[in-house]
Amino acid sequence: MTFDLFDPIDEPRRTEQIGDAAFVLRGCALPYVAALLPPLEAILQQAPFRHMMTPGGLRMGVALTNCGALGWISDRRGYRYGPMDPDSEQPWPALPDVFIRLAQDASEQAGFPGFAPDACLINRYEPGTRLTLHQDKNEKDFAAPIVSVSLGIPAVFLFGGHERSDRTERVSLVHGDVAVWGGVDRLRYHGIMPLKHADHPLLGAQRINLTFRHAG
Ligand code: MD3
Ligand code: FE
Repeated sequence: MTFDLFDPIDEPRRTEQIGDAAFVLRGCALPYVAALLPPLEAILQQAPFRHMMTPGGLRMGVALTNCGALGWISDRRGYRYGPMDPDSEQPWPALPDVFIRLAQDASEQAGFPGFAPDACLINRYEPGTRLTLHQDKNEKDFAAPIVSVSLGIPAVFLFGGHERSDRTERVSLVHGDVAVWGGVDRLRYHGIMPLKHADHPLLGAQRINLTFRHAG
């Protein structure tokens, strides 16, 4: 018989509600990290991080890649999802089972059962990198939630409203945190403040964010 009253891994797992249908599940990804890093490495071998071009011709500060049936792409022609990696001209690497299990576990805990992601956008931030306020509206329908997994060094997430000019709330995201958004919060403006210099024991001086979406 074991008693979990003083289980040290119990405390860091809390659910914080930041909107009517938006939650941060603190530490939710921690039990998955060891199983998730080897398939992540394999994906990065096949589809390395790259800096895409915005439709306006600017190089994005965030480097990205994708896995899953669909991947998010930006180039001079616009933002969209597509089945092929434009660099390799091959399909994006498949979604590893452990990625799907984590996304489903988190979405269910946040009250969105039956989430079936077909796309995982993988963002890499180095110190100084930011992501300006934007809405995610390239997905075909907005009924499914988005699940975001933070790995590596910490970031400050900006959670805005439905207008770009609405005030933003700052939410710290650390290694292992999972954010889940859907419903009325799905189209909120959001962004990431410039990353502070830091070093993570597993991932070094970077933050990797996995965002799971139903895009197609
Ligand atoms: C909040 N990524 O890739 S988490 C993105 O940490 C993106 O890399 C950030 O925004 C990152 O598009 C933020 C994901 C996220 C996605 C959609 C949202 C947060 C959201 C929609 C509404 C509110
Ligand atoms: Fe976004």
